[in-house]
Amino acid sequence: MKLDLKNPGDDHWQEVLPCDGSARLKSSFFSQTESDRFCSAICEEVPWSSHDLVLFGKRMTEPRLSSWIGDAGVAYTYSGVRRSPEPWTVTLAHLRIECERATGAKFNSVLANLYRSGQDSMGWHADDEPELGAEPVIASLSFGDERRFDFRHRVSGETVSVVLPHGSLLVMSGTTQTHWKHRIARTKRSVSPRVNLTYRLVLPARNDA
Ligand SMILES: O=C(O)CCC(=O)C(=O)O
Ligand SMILES: [Mn+2]
Repeated sequence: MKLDLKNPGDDHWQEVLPCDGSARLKSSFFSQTESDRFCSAICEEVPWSSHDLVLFGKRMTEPRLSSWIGDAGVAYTYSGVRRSPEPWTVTLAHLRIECERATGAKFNSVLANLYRSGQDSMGWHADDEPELGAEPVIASLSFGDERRFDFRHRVSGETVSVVLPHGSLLVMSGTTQTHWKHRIARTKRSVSPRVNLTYRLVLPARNDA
C-alpha cells in the first residue's frame, strides 16, 4: 500500500523506520470516545494472566499480564513457551476486522498485553518466530496511557523511538523483524495502565509441531 507521507499528522500514516523494513503509525486510528470504550471492554473481557518466559536459558516471570487469543487450532511458541489460544472475545473479534481492513492483511490470532504501571515492560526482541513467516505483517493497537516504543537496528545499532497514543495503530511489515528489534522500556514516569494488542497471522504448517 502506497501512502502519502508528505504531511504526516494525526490522521495520516507516518513511517517510523528510516530503512530495512516498515513501521507505519496512525496516531488517531480510533477517536477518543471509541478508544475509551474499547479499552474498558478489553480490560474486562480478556482472561489476563502472568506468564513465564525463558530468557538466556533462565525462566522468569514476564513483567506484564498477557493473553493469547486466536482461531481454534492455532498454536504459537512465544518467549520459548508454547501456548494454545483462548477464544475470541466480542471486542477483539471486532478489532481484528478493523485491523484487516486497515492493512489488507489477514490475522488469525492476537497477543493482548496489559502494562499495569511504568514498572511493566517488554525487553528487546523481534517477532521473528518461524511460524509468523519471513515478512510478517503485525498490527499493533494501543489503548490507555501512552508509552514509548523503541526500535534498535541489529547491525548499525541505530535506535528510533515513537510514542504510541491511546487509539493508535502501528503496522510493522516487510523485513522489519529481520533487521530491527523492539521494546517497551520501563519508565519512572507515573503512568496509568496500557493495553496493547498485536494481531498476527500464525502459519498453519507450523501448528502440528
Ligand atoms: O506493547 C507493545 O507495544 C508491543 C509488545 C510486543 O512487542 C510484543 O508483545 O511482542
Ligand atoms: Mn513484539
